[in-house]
Amino acid sequence: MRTVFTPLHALHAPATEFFRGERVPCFEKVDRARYVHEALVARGHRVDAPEVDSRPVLPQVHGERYLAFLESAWARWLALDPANAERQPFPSTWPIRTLRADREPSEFSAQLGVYSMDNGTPICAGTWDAAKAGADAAATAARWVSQGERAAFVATRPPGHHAGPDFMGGYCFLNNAAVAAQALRNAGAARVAVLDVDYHHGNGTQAIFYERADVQFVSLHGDPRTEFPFFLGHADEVGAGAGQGFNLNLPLPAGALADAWFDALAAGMARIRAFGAEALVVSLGLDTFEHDPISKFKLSSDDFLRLGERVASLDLPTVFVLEGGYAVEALGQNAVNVLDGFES
Ligand code: Q9C
Ligand code: ZN
Repeated sequence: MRTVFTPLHALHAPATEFFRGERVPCFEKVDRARYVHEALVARGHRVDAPEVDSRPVLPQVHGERYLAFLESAWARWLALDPANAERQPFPSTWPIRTLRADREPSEFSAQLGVYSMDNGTPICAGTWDAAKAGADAAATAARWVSQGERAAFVATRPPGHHAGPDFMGGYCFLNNAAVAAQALRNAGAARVAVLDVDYHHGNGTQAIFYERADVQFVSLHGDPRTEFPFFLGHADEVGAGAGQGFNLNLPLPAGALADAWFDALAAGMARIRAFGAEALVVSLGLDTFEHDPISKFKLSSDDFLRLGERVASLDLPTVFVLEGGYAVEALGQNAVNVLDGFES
């Protein structure tokens, strides 16, 4: 399979996140993409650098104010105090119920609260450049597929599916899957389906397309009653306005086994067929793996071959976008199993 990768992902390398009240090393590590890249090369996949600028697509899926904030965030953090070079900004106040988000404060950390859904998404000096390179990679894969490639894989980090129209969260900044879907639309696909198989609900992608009939969002994920992102991903979220009926959530209880997961996949795929999608984006999180350190499904490495085979049966031009997956040493094997299953 043609794949797109850039070493610029490594510019996003924050040191710590909060976990159970403590600062711990980030789960979303630079090594993740290194393992995926190594497995792609070892198993004979073609790897190229991004060759499309995603800038024209970004404002189609994110607000301009959010994009401007994200691009300038590190410089503004440094402007507060040069010693901040050694520190990570985190939001501390969020404009939730009764507080006003319509009057944007001028203070940097307060704005960070406006543009973040959680305190789990640290920014560092290279975050914008890495995230932008990932969005460029997604736009590149979409172009290849729209020009006739059967499928392509975006081997990128940071991930994207928790990033919404105007917020970051869940380790995500720019929504690479949304960029790919929008780029496929721009290139002429009338209807695009996004199939999100990450362990966590893709709240950002759902929000971006929730009122649109041209992009269907189908997600299998841990039930938000107990699993991140907690506040979206329920089965009663079916889309709104023109988008009513084009959003399908299939939450499964934490601890779900592979058989139940593949039954839900079949239900989601049936809806994609009924939609009449002309192209497919797969938000490919591998954190459904049985040994993932922060997730609770039980898929084996062989199950990822099976996943690839099933997705191929949709017979659609397909862009795979890497999302989560934190069992770092198995990540390359598991991701490439999906691609090899697809091509088998
Ligand atoms: N810091 C993706 O898989 N966990 N994101 C919060 C406390 C958030 C996962 C733990 C998990 C986000 C793309
Ligand atoms: Zn995830």
